[in-house]
Amino acid sequence: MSTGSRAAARGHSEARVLMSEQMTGAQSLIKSLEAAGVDTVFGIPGGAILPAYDPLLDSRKIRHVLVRHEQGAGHAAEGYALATGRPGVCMATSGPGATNLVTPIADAYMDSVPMVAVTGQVPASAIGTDAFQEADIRGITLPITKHNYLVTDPAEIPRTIAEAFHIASTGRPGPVLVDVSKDAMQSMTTFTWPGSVDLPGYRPVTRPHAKQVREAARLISESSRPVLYVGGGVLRARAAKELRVLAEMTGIPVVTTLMARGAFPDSHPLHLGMPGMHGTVAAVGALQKSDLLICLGARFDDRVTGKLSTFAPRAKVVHADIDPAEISKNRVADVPIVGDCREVIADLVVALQAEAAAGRKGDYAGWWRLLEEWRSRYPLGYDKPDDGSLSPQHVIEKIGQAGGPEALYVAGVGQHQMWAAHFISYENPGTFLNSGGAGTMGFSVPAAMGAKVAQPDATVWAIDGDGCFQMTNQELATCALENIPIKVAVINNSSLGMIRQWQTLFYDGRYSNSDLHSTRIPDFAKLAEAYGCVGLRCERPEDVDDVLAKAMSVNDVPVVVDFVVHRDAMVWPMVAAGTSNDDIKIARDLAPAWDNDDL
Ligand SMILES: Cc1ncc(C[n+]2csc(CCOP(=O)(O)OP(=O)(O)O)c2C)c(N)n1
Repeated sequence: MSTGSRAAARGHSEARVLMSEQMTGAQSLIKSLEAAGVDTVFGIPGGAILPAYDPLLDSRKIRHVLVRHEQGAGHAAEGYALATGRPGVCMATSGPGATNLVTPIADAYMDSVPMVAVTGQVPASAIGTDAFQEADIRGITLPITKHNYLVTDPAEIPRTIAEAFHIASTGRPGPVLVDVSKDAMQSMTTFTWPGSVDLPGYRPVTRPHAKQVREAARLISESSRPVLYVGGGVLRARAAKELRVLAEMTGIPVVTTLMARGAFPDSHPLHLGMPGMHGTVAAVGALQKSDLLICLGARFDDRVTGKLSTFAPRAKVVHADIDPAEISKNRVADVPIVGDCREVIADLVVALQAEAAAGRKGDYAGWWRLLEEWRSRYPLGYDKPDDGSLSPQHVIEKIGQAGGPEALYVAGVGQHQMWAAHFISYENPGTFLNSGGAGTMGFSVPAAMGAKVAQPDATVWAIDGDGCFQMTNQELATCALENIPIKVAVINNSSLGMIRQWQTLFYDGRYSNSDLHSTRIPDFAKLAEAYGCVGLRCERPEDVDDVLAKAMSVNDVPVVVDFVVHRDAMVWPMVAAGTSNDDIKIARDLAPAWDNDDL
C-alpha cells in the first residue's frame, strides 16, 4: 500500500470512528452547527438550552456573542446574514427566551433574511404540561418562519440542522427555527453529517423559463415608458452587476425600493431613486405613468403602490421573483417569471440582444425628457431650521459623506430611516441595511453589531431614532465587551418623530404620547459612556464636521453621537397611507404638477 493510500485508509477509518463516536445530543448539535459552516452564534443561555452551551465552550470554530436581550441576538443574526449572504444564527432558551426571538424572526421573514434560530425546549415528556418556561415556539412561529422543527430524538439533530441551513439560504431566503428538547440534548447519540439534503417537495425554481423571458424582452422593446422596478430580491440574488448591464444596455430608468437601496448606484444617471410613500417625485411618477413595469424581486408592497387600484394604471407588468407566491399576489402579472433574479436578468440581457439584432429596440427618448423634467423640477431637498438648530437631514447627509460609499449604514425605523434612505448616496449593494417589511423599531443597533462582526474591517454606522435606540441600546454593552466597535448616530428629535409627523398631518397636531423628552432623559452621551463606549453630543450645525471626524477616528470602542435635532422636520415627499400615488405631496399642501399627463 502506498503512503498516500495508507493515509487515505487511515483518514477513512478515522472518519468512521468519528461518525460512530458516542456523544450527547448537545455535542451533536454544536458539531452540526460547525459542519454547517457556522462561525458566529448570537445568544443567551437558559435552562433548556444549557446542555448546548457546555460543548459550545469547547468549540474552536464558533464564536458565541453573548447578547443582552434575545431580540438583539435575532437582529444581530439578521445583520450578520445581510453582511455576508450566509444565514445568521441565534440561540435562546425555551419560553421567554424563545418568545423574545419572535420579533426578529418575523422581521427576517418579512425581509427574506436567511436565519437559523436554535431554541431549547422543555424535555419531551413535559411538552404540553405547562412546564416551567414552556412555550410552543413552533406553533408561535409557524406563520413567520419559512419552516420550523421540533427535535426530540437526538439522532435527528444533524439532519435537521443541515436541512434548516439549506432551507434558510436557498430559494427565497428566510428564517428557520429548530427547537430541540432538553432531553434530546442530554441523551447519547452518534453524529453523522448528511452528505446531501433531500427534501421532496422543496425544489425552488431558479432557472427562468426561456419562453417567458423572450416574452418579457418583446414587451420591453415594444414599450415606450418602461421602468425597472427593483426590489430587495435583486440584492438577495446578488444581481447588482447584472442589473447594471441590463439598465445600461437598454437605457431604461431604474427605481430601487427601500429594500433595494444600493442595488443600483445612486450616482448613476439612469437612477430615479426610491419609489413609494416617501419616494422621489421622479420615481413615484415613473411607476405611475409607466406603460411597462419590469418588476425584479419586488412585491408591489402597499408602501410602494399606495392605493392599489390606482397604481400604475396604464402599465403592463413583467414580474420576476424566486417565490411564485409573490407573482400576481397584489398586481396581476402579464408576464410572470419564476426564477432567481440574477439568472432572470442575465437571460433577459441575452433575449434583448436578440431583439435588438432583429431590429427591435425600444425608443425611450420621449419618456426620458419627461422624467428629466420631473427630476430637475422636484429634486430631494429639505429646509434648514431658521432657529440655528440642527436639521436631521443635514446630519444624515454628513454621516454619509464621512462614512463614504464603502461603509455600511443600518437604520432604525421612522423618519430617520427615510432620511437615511434618501440622503446617503448608496453606490454599492449591501451597504444599506434596514427593516422594511416589518418596520421593527430596535433593529438598528443589534443589526449593526451583527454586520460589524461579519465585516470587522468595514465602518458600520447605525443611524437610529431616539425612540428606536431606547428599545435595544443595551447591546452597546455587548459591543463594548466583545470588541465590536460600531458607530451609532442617534437622531434625537425628542419624539417618536414619524408618529409626530402623522399627528401633525392627520390628527390636527394633537400630539398624543409621542413626546419622549429625550433631550433630558436619558442623557445618551452619558449612557454610552456607562456602557464603555465613547459618548459625544452635537447640537449645532457648525459642530457636525468636527464631531463626525472625532467619531470616525475612534475605532477601538463603539461610539455614540447624540445629534440633538429640530423636532418639526418632516419626511417629504409623502403619499398619505391608503391614497393614490397621484396625490403625492412634496411639502404640506404642495403637489407636483403632472404636466404631459396624456403621455
Ligand atoms: C416595535 C415598534 N413599535 C412601534 C412602531 C411604530 N412606529 C413607527 S415609527 C415610530 C417612531 C420612531 O421614533 P424614533 O425612533 O424616535 O424615530 P424618528 O421617527 O423620530 O426618526 C413608531 C413608534 C414600530 N414601527 N415598531
